[in-house]
Amino acid sequence: MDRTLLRTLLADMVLARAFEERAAAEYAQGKIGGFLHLYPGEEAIATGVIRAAEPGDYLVTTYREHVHALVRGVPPDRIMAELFGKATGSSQGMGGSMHIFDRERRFMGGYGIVGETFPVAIGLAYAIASRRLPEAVICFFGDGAVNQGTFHESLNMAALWNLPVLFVCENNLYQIGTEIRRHSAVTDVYRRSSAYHIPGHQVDGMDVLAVHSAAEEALATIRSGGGPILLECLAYRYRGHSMADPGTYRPAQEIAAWRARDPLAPLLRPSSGEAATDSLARFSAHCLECGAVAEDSIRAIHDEVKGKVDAAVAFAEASPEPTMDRLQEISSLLPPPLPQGSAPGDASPPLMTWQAINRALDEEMAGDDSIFVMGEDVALFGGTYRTTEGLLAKYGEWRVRDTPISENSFTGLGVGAAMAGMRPVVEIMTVNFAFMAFDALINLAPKIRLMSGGQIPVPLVVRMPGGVAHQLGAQHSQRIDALLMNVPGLRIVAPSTPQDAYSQLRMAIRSDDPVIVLEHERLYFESGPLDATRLPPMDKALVRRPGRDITVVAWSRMSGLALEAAETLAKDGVSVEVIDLRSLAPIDWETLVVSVEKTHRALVVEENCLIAGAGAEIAATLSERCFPLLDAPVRRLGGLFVSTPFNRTLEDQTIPDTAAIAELLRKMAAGS
Ligand SMILES: Cc1ncc(C[n+]2csc(CCOP(=O)(O)OP(=O)(O)O)c2C)c(N)n1
Repeated sequence: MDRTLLRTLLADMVLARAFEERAAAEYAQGKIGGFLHLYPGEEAIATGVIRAAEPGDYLVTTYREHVHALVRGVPPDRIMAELFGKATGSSQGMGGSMHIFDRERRFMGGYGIVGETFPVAIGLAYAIASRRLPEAVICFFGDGAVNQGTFHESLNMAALWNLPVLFVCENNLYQIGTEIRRHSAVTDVYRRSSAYHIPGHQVDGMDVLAVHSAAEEALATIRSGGGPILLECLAYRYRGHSMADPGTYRPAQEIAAWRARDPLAPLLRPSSGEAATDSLARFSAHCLECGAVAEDSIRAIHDEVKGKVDAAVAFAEASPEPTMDRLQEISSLLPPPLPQGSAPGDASPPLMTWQAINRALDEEMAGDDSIFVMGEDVALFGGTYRTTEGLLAKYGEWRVRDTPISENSFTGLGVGAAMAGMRPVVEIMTVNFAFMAFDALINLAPKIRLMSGGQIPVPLVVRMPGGVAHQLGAQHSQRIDALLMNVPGLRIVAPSTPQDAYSQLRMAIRSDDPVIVLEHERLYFESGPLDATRLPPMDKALVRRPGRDITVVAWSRMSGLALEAAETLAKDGVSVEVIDLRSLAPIDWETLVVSVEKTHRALVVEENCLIAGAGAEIAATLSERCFPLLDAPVRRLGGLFVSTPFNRTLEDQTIPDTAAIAELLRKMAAGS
């Protein structure tokens, strides 16, 4: 074997061990906070695999990832500074030990939620495969992660679409304190991939050469179009799960037996005869025997590593803290895309909402081949509400993809693909199934930009129909607005007309932030004019009807009902101004405040119940901002706090209708 490679592997592992032991010492002194998951014992896995990777390959890993980053070439200074939470850290102190990112090196993050790496990895791989590039994704995970749904969902999709992923299980036998025999019915992880026709191999994860050659071979197969492979590496972590864990659940003999197999033992204690005899010392002995490393150069490696680690700590200590300004900057939504209309003369006859959505998708896809549409029944079937009809024939299956019923993983796939520069438009068949995808929608999409210190935007669109339709029952008649509104990092739009369904979707696709598009099931077959030449900004509230006496704020289907109610009131001489909010995140407070300052009265109408709803937020903020000018408290009208019943008459009574809005407006006009 190439001696330079042997020396590199050796130096990597020595650095890995020294870095982690020093991190433990710094943690003990209180200089590192939070969770700290260390890697001693498992070095051969990250080293062997990552040294087999090419610069074009992506890496995704877990919270136990300092060593992966080191081997990938992220400077130790920047990793240590991140552990210290400093501005010079790899994520500018915003990510911490569990979230190391380095976009330039295609190091796409450590993640704190077990099982999250799978969807992100298949998303990155989807981007590679759809562009037909000779690259691969390496996805690290622990033995505990294989019982998450995302493992099965993602392996299924990886196999279905022949995605270039090397799944690397770092099997250290424990999920925190639960041994593999107690958490898995099948303890040989590599056997599990056969359920998806993915080749699985098991390798000694404490033998860096074995790991390296297995990874090299697997990656070559994967890069040449051979499809995904799973590599299970058996190893042991010498420390507890994290610094908070003394690891008392493990028998002393077990620890001793694994310690004896430590490939680094004689190298770390070169003067100790005991270490040299009680270790298998496969790799170190091999290096010495073949002359890749002489005895005295081991000391040199140690000295060099010590120098690097000392310097990393000094750098971290001397580095500045990140500022609140920087936090605000990274946390702010990115500038919205500029309104972009079609060429003049392109105005169309009235369209139904589903047709407007279909047209927006078609026009955007025609102009940008990084856009793809994905979801259940979006391709051949054309979408449950026909919104993706005809797109498969026009753009082919890499750009219009039917998915299995795996909401969390195909939404997460969208996140991964967006991180690789694609513009995925994921359709969740209805909002009710978005609850299955909350990890992707809440833990991933809106957090990656912050966790990566601003390096990686996530230009993902997730469309979902929702609301109370007709007699679909409690589980198919929900809204999700309020639940998502308090998640920082998301844009949320809720179009109420074909014009907005068209224009807001076009801009959502161009947005660099993740955007949730809340469509309403009762609006798909309503028609309206569509002028593609004049598109208002996606997050601007629009005055649908000017008025003097009362402001009504509504969105989605309710803004149409509010307009009808306002027309009724006009007959009684009451002038109602109707504002269609259009965007729930961010909210265009300016337009609302200007209106309320004129009318001195406001009503917020929503389909959802009032408890902790979007209306509560709007009413509270308007009350605060407009208090001196208000003639009466801001009022709210919303759905009942019940699950939606099946019976048609009862169902209708659970949500506001035009008559109810008009009645409350009349009362408000009368001063009560
Ligand atoms: C979804 C989820 N559930 C629980 C946890 C808490 N937790 C963090 S690490 C861990 C054990 C994971 O074990 P394994 O996947 O084997 O990885 P290892 O830590 O051994 O590398 C658990 C239960 C979590 N972070 N995410």
